[in-house]
Amino acid sequence: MKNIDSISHVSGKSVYVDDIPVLDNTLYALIVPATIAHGVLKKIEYTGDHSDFVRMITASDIPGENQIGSIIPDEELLSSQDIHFMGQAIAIIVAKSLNSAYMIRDEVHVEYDEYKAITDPRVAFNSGNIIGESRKFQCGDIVWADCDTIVSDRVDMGGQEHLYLETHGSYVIPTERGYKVISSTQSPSSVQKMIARVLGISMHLVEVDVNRLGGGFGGKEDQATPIACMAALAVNITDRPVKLILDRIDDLKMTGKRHPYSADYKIGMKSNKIIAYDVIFYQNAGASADLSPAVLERTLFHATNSYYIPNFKATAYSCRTNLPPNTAFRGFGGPQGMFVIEAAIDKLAEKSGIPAYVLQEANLMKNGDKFPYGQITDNLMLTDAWSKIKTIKNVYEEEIEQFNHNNKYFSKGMAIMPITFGISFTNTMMNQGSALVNIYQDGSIGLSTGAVEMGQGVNTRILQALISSFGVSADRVKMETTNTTRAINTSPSAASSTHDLNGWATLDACNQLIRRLEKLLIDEYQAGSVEFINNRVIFNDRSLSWDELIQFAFTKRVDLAAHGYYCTPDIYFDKEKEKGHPFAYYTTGVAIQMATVDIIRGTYKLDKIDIIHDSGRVMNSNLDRGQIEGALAQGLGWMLLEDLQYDDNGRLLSNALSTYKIPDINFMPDIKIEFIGANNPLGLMGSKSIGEPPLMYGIAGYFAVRNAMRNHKNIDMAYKTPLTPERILMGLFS
Ligand code: LUZ
Ligand code: MOS
Repeated sequence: MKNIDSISHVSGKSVYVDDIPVLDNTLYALIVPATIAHGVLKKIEYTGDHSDFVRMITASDIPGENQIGSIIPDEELLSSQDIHFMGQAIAIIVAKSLNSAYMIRDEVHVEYDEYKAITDPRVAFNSGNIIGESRKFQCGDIVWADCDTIVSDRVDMGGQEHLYLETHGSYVIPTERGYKVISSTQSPSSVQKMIARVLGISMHLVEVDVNRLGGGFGGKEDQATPIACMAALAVNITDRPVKLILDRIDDLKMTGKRHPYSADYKIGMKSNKIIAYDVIFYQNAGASADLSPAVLERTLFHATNSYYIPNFKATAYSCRTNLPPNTAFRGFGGPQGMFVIEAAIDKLAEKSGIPAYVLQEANLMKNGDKFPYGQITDNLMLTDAWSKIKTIKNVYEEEIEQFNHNNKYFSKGMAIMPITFGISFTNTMMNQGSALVNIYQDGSIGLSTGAVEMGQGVNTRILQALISSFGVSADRVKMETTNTTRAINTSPSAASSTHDLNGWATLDACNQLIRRLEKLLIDEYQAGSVEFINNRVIFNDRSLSWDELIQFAFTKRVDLAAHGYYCTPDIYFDKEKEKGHPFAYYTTGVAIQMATVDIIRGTYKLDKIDIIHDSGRVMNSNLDRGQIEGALAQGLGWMLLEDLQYDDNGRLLSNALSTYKIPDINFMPDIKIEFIGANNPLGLMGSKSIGEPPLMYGIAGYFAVRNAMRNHKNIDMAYKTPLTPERILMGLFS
C-alpha cells in the first residue's frame, strides 16, 4: 500500500494547523523572547498605542500553575523573574492581525540584570549544575590488568535542529464546552494535561485535535505543549479564538534540539575481545529538564550498541546550561551512546593494528547474550546481517584499494555500523495505546487512535492492520484525526512505538467486533467457520457482502462500535537496581558506507551505502524504505554537516538555513537496502519498528570519512562531530 497521504501531499491538499480557515474574530499571538541567556527580568512594558493591540500577557496573568515541566517541575510557561536561556518566553503579545503583532512586539521594552551564561556541559557539571540524579549502569568487574590493549579518550558530539517543515503552531477556539485546541503536537494528551494545569481547570474541558504534522522527529513530543498552552492562555484572557504559529526564525531560536554530549571513556580488550569499558557521559540538557532524564537513560541503554561487553560501567549526568531546553530527537540519546563506543573501537583498532570491523565482528551480540541492564536478547538478526555485509565489504575493499592506488589527491575509505535499538518507551508506564472503531450502518468505518500522523505513515500501517482484520478494502475506512475525546490518555507518538501500540489496540477493537458479528451469524444461521475476506463474509455454503452483514447486524441490534486497548506485555525496569527487561524487542541491522575525501580541499563525497536491515516481516516496504532513507539522511547530517553553534553568551549563531547546513539530494550516497527478518510476534503484523533505528546507520558516515583520511595519512584528530570540511582540513594538516 502507498502512503495514504501521498496524493494530498503532492497536490497540496494536506491540511496543517496554519492552513485551517480561521473564525472571524480570531486574534494572533506572538511570543516575546528573552534576549539574554541568564539573568533576571526587571521590567517589561508596552507603552505604544497600536490600534490592533489587544493584550500583553505575562506570568502574573496565569490563572493556574505557571509550570510545564513534565518529568521535573522546573520550567515556567512564562518567566516570572528568572531568565535561563535566550529565547525563553517572557510575555505573549495578542493583536488583531499577525503583522500588527510583529510591529507591537518590536516595541516591547524589556530590562534585565544579566549574569554570565554557561553553555558547556562540563563547566555546568564542575559548578554543580546537575538535573536530577546521576545514573549508573554496571555489570561484571572491570580489571584493567586483564587487558592487553587499553585506550582512553574524550568524545564530543554536536546537537541537531529538528527542522520539521511545519513549525510549531496552535489554534485554540473557546467553545460552549471549554477549549478546542488544534495543535501541531506529537502528544495530544500532554497538551490537554498542561493546558488544564496552566488554566487551573480539569482535563475534560480541553479537547485537543491533531490532523497531521509536517514532521516532528521528537521536536514536538514535549515542546509543542508550551505553544498550545500560551494560545489557550490568550483565549482564557480574551475569550476569543487565538492562533499562535512560530515563524522559522522564532522556532529555531526558542526550541530545544538534540542534546550535545561530551564523554570520557576507557576501553580494554584481550586479544580481540572487549572485556572492559568505562564511560562517563555529560549531557548538555539546556535550561530545564524537559525530557532530558529519559534521553539520558536511553544513552545508557545503548552505550554498548550491538556488542557484548561483560565488564561495563557507564555513568551519566544531565548538565544544566543556559541553552534552550534540549529535547527528544529521533534516537533519543541512543545515537550519542552508540557514537562513543564506535569511537572507542576505532581507537582500539588504531592502537592494535587490528581493523575495526574485525573487532566489531568479534564482539557482536548473539541471541542469548545479556545487556548490562539485564535484558537477554532474542530474535536479533545481527549475525545474519553481518555475514551479508562481509560479502559486500570485500567488493568495497577492492574498489577502495584500487582507487587509492591510482589517486594522490583523493582518498577513499569505508566503515561498518551495526545497530541494535530497543523498542518501547523506557518508561514502562507509557507503553499503552488505544483505538475506537466505529462501523456505520452502511458498512463504512471510522477509525480513531492515539497515533499522530507526522509523515511517518503510521495511519497507513494501522489502516493495513484494520483492513486485513475485517477483510475490507481501504476505501471503506476513514482515518480520523487524533482527538483526545476519542482516544484518551494517549502516550506521545514517539519511541518508534506508535504503530505497534495503536495498531495492536486497533486489532483488539476489530477482534471484539468480529466476535460480535460471528455470534450473530452463529445465532441466526448456525454458521460454522466464518471468514472475512474481499469485502465479504463467508460462512457455511454462503456469503454476504460486508455492507449487507453490517446492515443486518444493525437491524439485529449488534453494537457496532468498539474501544480497543493495548499495553506491551512483560516489560519492566527497576531503577534502583538499574536492571530489567525494558524493551519489547530490538530492531537490528548493519550498514557499510564508502566515502571519498578531497585531500586538498577537505571536502568529501559520500559514495554509497549498503544496508541490511531487519524489519521483521516487512509490512510496508515503501514506508520502510522511506523511513530508512529519511533517518539515514538525518544521521549523516548530524555526523557530518549540521553544525549547531551557540556563542558564549548563549546566542544561537546557526539561526537560519544560510548558516545551518542540512543534507540534500546531492549530499546523500547511493542507497541500497536489503530487508532480512523473521516474523516478530510482538510487532504489528509480524513487523519491527523502524522510525528511529536507521538514524544510527549515519554514524558509519563519520567513520568512513575518517578512514578515508587515515588511508591517506596518519591523523591525530579529536573525535568531535560534526566532521565538517573545516575539521577534515585541520585534521589532515595538523
Ligand atoms: N520518548 C520517551 C522517546 O518519552 N521515552 C522514550 O523511551 C523514547 N524513546 C525514543 C524516542 N522517544
Ligand atoms: Mo521521539 S525522539 O519523539 O520518538
